[in-house]
Formats: sequence, structure tokens, C-alpha cells
Amino acid sequence: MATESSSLSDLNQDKYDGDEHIKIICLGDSAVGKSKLMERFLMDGYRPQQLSTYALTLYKYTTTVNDKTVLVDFWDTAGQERFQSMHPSYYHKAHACIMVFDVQRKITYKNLTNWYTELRESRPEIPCVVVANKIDADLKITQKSFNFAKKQGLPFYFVSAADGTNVVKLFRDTIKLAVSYKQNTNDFMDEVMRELENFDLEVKEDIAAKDDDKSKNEKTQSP
Ligand SMILES: Nc1nc2c(ncn2[C@@H]2O[C@H](COP(=O)(O)OP(=O)(O)O)[C@@H](O)[C@H]2O)c(=O)[nH]1
Ligand SMILES: [Mg+2]
Repeated sequence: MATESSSLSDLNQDKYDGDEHIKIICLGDSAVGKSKLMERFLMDGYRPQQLSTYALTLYKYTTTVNDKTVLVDFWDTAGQERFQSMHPSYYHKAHACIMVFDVQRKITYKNLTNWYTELRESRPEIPCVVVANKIDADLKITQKSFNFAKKQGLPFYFVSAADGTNVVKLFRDTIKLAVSYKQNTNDFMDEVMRELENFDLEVKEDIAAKDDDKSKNEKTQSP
């Protein structure tokens, strides 16, 4: 009973107009690890609220950004991504998006293009970060380049929901991006991009040339 009444108020999205309340959505194919990432970030004993009627799970989180309390609702799909598309209410009023693929399944990387297109149809301006998950399964994968994020000018993270690598950084950065988007400043986005670019240079210098060729090829192939 209690669950039902709280579900209804949880689905009222007017609250996201308030200063301190932000909505962050997660996109990507089935089984890339979206739910596992959220659970890893929120850790022990956390009980996500399953709104099964709406094929949706809400993870609530309270934190502090620039000395202000921020209530974060992480929205996670509960299976709708199987249909390669989300209901418009999923995107509605979102302040940031975490887009995930599985480094072990190439198709999930290719499908980012579709997810990104759908996201931009609803939310042309919100910050979006790209996440390569499951690096624990093959650490060498972090030497490989995934150009999608670079081409779109989006922050990119190698993570593992299984062992926790980079998970806190990913979520902390995304929350700050969402808050900064809501306050209409791009400062934090610039800072994140600079930080990640430097990081890229350190670990990937040797394959930069190869990388360039590849991105040229990809460009010529696209219509
Ligand atoms: N090795 C490994 N497996 C993972 C990782 N993250 C998720 N998985 C597994 O991938 C499967 C799908 O995860 P899930 O979070 O349900 O994916 P979702 O459908 O995107 O929400 C589960 O069996 C997870 O245990 C990871 O970082 N490393
Ligand atoms: Mg899931």
C-alpha cells in the first residue's frame, strides 16, 4: 500500500523544476550493466524502488554539491530498452544522461548511436556521458579507442560495476554536470573535458595515430 502511494508521487515530475531536485537517466542496451552500476554506486543495503507497472526503477540519492543539498533521482529502465526505444516520459525533464555499453559486446557500442539520437530528440542540450563497462573482464580493452564519445564531444569513462573501478568518479561527475546544467553554467563540463583529455593523452598516446585513421574511415562511411 505504502509503496503504491509513494509510487504516484514519485512519478510526478513537477518536482524536478525545484532547485534542489535533479533527474539523471541511464541508457543503453539490455545487460550492459546499467542497474549494476547504480547498485555499485549506491552500495550496501540499498533498496531500489521498483515501479513495475511503469517498467522503471528509481534510485534515490541525497548528496551535497557546492555546499547545497541535492536530491538525485536516478532513473533506470526495467526492461523497456529491449525494444530499442524508451517512452518519452523517461526523458522528460532529465538533467543528465549516463549512456552505457558493454566492452565485450560490440553491438552495444554500435547501438549508442541510436540511443544518442533518441536522447537528443527529447533533450537536445543535457550533459551526456559515455561509459564503457565491464573492463574487469579484459583490462587490455582500455588500450582500445572508442571514438563515439570523442566525435560527439562527450566525456568518456572506462568502468567496472563488478570491481568498482571509476564508478564513484563517474557518478560524482555526472551529478555535478546535472547540477551545473540546471544552473546554466558550462564551467564544470569544460573542467571535466579538460581533465579527461589529459588523461587520454597519458594512456593512449601510442595509438592516437591509428585512432585518427579509423575515425576518418568511419566518417567517410557515414551517409
Ligand atoms: N564482468 C562484469 N559483469 C558485469 C558488470 N556489470 C554488470 N555485469 C553483469 O552483466 C549482467 C547485466 O547487468 P545488469 O546491471 O542487469 O544490466 P542492465 O540490463 O543494463 O541493467 C549481469 O549478469 C551483471 O552481473 C561488470 O562491470 N563486469
Ligand atoms: Mg537493468
